Order: sequence, then C-alpha cells, then structure tokens
Amino acid sequence: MINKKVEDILNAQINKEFYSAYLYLAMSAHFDEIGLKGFSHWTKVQAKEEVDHGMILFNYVIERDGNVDLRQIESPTRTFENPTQIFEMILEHEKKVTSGINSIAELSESECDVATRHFINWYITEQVEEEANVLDVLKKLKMFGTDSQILYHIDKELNKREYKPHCNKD
Ligand code: OFO
Repeated sequence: MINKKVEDILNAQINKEFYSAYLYLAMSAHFDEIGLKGFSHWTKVQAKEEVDHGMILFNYVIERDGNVDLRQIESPTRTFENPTQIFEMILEHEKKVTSGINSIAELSESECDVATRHFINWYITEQVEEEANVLDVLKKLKMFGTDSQILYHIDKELNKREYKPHCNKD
C-alpha cells in the first residue's frame, strides 16, 4: 500500500506523461503538415514511449494497491515556428518532466517508501537518455538548421528511429 502523498505525486506524473504524448503528437502533426516526415515520425515514436511511461506508472500504482486518478489532460500548443524552436521546446519540456521525476525520488525517500524510491530509478535513467537524445538533435539543428539540404538529411536520419516498447503489460 502506498501512502496518499506518494500516490498523489505518482498520479500527477501519470498526467504529465500522457500530456507529453499529446504534446509530441501535436508536434508530429505539425511536422507532417510542413512535409518533414522524419521529424513527424520521430515525435510520433516519442509519443508512444510517453504512453508507455504513463502506463508503467499506472500499473505500479495498481500493484501497490493505490488508486489511479486520471486527471484532465491539458491541450498542447499548436503554435510552432521551426524545427530548432520545436526542439528547444522539447528540451525545456523534458527538463520539467525530469524535475517531476526527481520530486518523486525525493518524496519517496522522505516518506521511507523504499519500493517507490527503487521503482523511480528507471525513470531517472530514462530522463538522462531522453534529454541527451533531444540535445543531440538540437545541436545539429542549431548548427545547420537553416541549410535546407542538411535539414533534409537530418529528416531522413530521424525517420530511422524505431519504437521499442517499454511497457509489455496490457
Ligand atoms: Fe516520459 O519522458 Fe519525456 O516526457
């Protein structure tokens, strides 16, 4: 059984992960509209991973005999400028998500919830990887994003991203 404070922060994180999926889908739709199929694909794959992140938390709350509280998901913006600005937005967003994960680590530690403290380690590692992946694309965009030929190659590269399910439970 998890205590109410830990349950509450985990439910808040479920909402953040599903909001992330919405945000990436909005970006995917935008990239598709402007003809950047690889960017559209990359953000769509990311949206699927975000659903997995939400589902792993969802399953964990149930496993710990807690109550899942599915809160309203905010509408993501549909105002985007260019790929560089969008990847800057992604990096800022992921930093906020990381801070949510860090808060779970801190709270579970102060509440002596060893299982949640252990469980959240996977997310800590995942956030390091996510921020690094985004930064990698952002650096290229900052350097070459205004060169349409190079942008075309970055788009082709991003189209190779494969979706690897994180959550195998139904
Ligand atoms: Fe779930 O990591 Fe991104 O938001």
